[in-house]
Amino acid sequence: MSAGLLQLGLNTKLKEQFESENIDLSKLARVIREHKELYVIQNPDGLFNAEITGNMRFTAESRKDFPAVGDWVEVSIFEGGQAIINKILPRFSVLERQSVGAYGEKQLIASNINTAFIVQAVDRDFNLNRLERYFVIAYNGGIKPVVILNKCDLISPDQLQELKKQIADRLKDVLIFITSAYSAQGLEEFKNFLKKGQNYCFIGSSGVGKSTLINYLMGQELFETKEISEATNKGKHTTSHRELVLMQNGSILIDTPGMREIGMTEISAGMGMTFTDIVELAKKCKFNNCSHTDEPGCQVLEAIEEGIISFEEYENYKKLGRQTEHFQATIAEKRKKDKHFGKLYKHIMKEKKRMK
Ligand SMILES: Nc1nc2c(ncn2[C@@H]2O[C@H](COP(=O)(O)OP(=O)(O)OP(=O)(O)O)[C@@H](O)[C@H]2O)c(=O)[nH]1
Ligand SMILES: [Mg+2]
Ligand SMILES: [Zn+2]
Repeated sequence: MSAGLLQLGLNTKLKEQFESENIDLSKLARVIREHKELYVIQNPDGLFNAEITGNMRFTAESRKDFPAVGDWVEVSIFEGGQAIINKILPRFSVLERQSVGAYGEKQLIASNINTAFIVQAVDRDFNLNRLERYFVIAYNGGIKPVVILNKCDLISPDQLQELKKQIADRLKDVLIFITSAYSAQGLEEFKNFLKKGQNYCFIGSSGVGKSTLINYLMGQELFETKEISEATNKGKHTTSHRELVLMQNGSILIDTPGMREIGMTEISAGMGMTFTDIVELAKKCKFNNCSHTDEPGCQVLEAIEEGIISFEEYENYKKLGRQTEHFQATIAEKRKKDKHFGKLYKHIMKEKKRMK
């Protein structure tokens, strides 16, 4: 195996999988940057600008049929260094969200990621409900979520402990890093957590310090970082595209632009993991189709009364549930032809029937 491909994250398991699909390993590359259907790919020879084939564009049925940062692709490289992406190889995980305002259309943030760092700044950005939503999109895509509470220099140690406790109460078994790019607190511990050959994606609102953290890990000012002035720069993002970079220790990092909203994709799969308690309780309700609003024998309502689960958690659970149903319906129409989705859809319908 070429050292270059190893550094890009190829491992034995992936290699065997690609070989079983008759992929020519000499044509293997990874998408490291994406901006409006223009891509940069990297292979052992270096970086190349790339486009997709006309055929890929014409046969594409959804965003998933276009390359994303993190993708392994098969490419042809022409004289002069222009590359054409012929094929996207199967993804082992995807980070995706519902686009704002476009029902049924999903946005593929990145692919082939092991861990998503959900970055929140402890001063103004901290928000449990939003954190929970990020957890859901991570779990849905087969990605492990880890929380980073950044800018810890801005609040007191007591306040920090309180935030930590709030997270631990709401999200079970969650790993939390507390960092400050200014005081350097927690940075070495965080850096030591990163493993060779693992793929990490940084997500979170604009201005929380994603690029600042990556610059620290890379040991250079690779990405532009900027203070966001609310008055003059409202909604402006400093990072404008997604980009994959290779860390000295062999870790693979992806920077992303801040998200203003995180829409939901098919939530059902992820939901059981963030709302384990409620989902478990709901199974024991007296009525199978209990809506957990006023039914007798509702275990969820009882648990709220007894203070076992918080009302806020319950509200959030219901809100996500409604969105799931809505998106399942719209996506179902749009994705009838999508095989993968078809499978998932069948699974959901079966579950629904079973629950009736
Ligand atoms: N006080 C404090 N400020 C920080 C810390 N980390 C980053 N910042 C500052 O926060 C601002 C935003 O940081 P960025 O790294 O650009 O934020 P980002 O998450 O990449 O933002 P987008 O690219 O817009 O998504 C910069 O001015 C940083 O210097 C920290 O730990 N403490
Ligand atoms: Mg940034
Ligand atoms: Zn119930």
